[in-house]
Amino acid sequence: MNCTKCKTKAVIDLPRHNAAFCKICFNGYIHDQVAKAVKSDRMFGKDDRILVAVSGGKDSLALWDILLKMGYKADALYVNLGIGSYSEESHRKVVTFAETVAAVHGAKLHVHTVQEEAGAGIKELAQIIHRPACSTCGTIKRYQFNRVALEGEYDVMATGHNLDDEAARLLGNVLHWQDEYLDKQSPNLPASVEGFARKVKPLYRLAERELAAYSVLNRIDYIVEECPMAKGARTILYKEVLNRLETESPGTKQTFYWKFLERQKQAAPAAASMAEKDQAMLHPCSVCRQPTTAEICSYCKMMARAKTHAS
Ligand code: Q46
Ligand code: ZN
Repeated sequence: MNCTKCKTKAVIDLPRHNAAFCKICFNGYIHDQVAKAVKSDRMFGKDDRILVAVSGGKDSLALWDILLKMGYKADALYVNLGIGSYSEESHRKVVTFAETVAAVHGAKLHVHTVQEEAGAGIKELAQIIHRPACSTCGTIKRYQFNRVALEGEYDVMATGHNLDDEAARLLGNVLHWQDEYLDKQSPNLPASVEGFARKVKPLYRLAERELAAYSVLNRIDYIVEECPMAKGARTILYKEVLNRLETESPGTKQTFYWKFLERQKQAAPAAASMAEKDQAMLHPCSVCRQPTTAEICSYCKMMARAKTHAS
């Protein structure tokens, strides 16, 4: 198998593009796809300061690597969830990447440790407040990324969601016709109100398998193990179903998700209607000033309960 572009020996084949690439051309393909996403969805420019949400997994570390190599100003935030050896190892991988690769580009890593602020890791905290671990985790990550983005005056926040993630999420949202979630499934969510950071997903044109290959070929040391709390999640099943369809018919995932985005752009701009809805419902939390629909935001309520439990 030879590279479609330069005819030297290929290291990866991409059935959905009917192509194969050597390492250099594959890296070029990855950067081109990110450049296309950034440009067509007007995500950010070379002068913008980007905050990348990193978990230690392949997608977010690859995203940080790609943005730095493309010449963007990208710092990162890692949230240590306090999930035993999984958090210890993922934290180590992120720090190693920050010290060996990101530092060369002058980029900085911010770290937030859940245990330090809440006095408990995610699992314990979820028990204390009687909520599922993943929803507790979601509230904390959203809050911390928003806080660091605003305090550090970042222009935009970027996450490593890839084509597989977005297609699986779309399948779930369509199966249950969750209109509100469908409206928000855009790779570029503007800052709807003051106090909310803009969020983008520059990897939405790239498949999980391609990002794993990019990480291995570029010697990015990432945590292979998934978060142990993800076991049994619906999205894993949706990904399996989509993978089956993709094997039978390459290109299914991209057609499914990209066509959805095309339709979304043609219809009333979701972002604009969302902004109106948010503007009407949100005001600053009386404790921390981040936007919320209640008097006190769910993060501050959570922390208050954790502190009462500890005392
Ligand atoms: S939500 Fe749940 Fe993930 Fe948080 S606790 Fe782990 S599986 S990391 S995307
Ligand atoms: Zn608050």
